[in-house]
Amino acid sequence: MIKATLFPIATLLLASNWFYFSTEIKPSVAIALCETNPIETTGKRESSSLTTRNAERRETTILLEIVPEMMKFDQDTFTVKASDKIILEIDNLDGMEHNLLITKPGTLDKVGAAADAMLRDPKASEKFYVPEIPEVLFSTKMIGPQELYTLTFTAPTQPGHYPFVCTFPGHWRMMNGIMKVES
Ligand SMILES: [Cu+2]
Repeated sequence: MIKATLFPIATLLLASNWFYFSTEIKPSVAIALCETNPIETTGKRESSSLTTRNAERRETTILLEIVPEMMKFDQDTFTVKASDKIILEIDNLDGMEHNLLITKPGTLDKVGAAADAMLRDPKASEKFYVPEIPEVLFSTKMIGPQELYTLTFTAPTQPGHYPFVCTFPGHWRMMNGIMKVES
């Protein structure tokens, strides 16, 4: 019920923000922003999601946001190059804690089931709700409200679709996406 009412409000807020943003930025200002900070793309962006890659260093930085009150990440997918160093910045804009795990391809359901089973583990919170199974490749701690947490790892050498997911109890079915690894 709460979600049903919040969703249209959130959509409206996003839409009105975007409208405000796109109408208020003068071309000269937009150009100035581009010159001082080439990462910013200003008016075109519908979220603040960013992926930047330094090809020479084989290093990719990704900003992934946790959307307030929506139990979701702001991107369903992001793409990385195999074997790159990945700097995944997770910005929790929500009012509650979340984690993020990256799992082996095709194992979202198995990891989700293992997360559900952790409800019977008295040490689940100490383990940040991360199941201790080999399907989990990388994981964070519980990331607090308004906290920006950086997870650094080396992308798998094997191309494929690697799920990312929050395994806090009850979240995994909604809070998930795919990290596409390309050769
Ligand atoms: Cu979560």
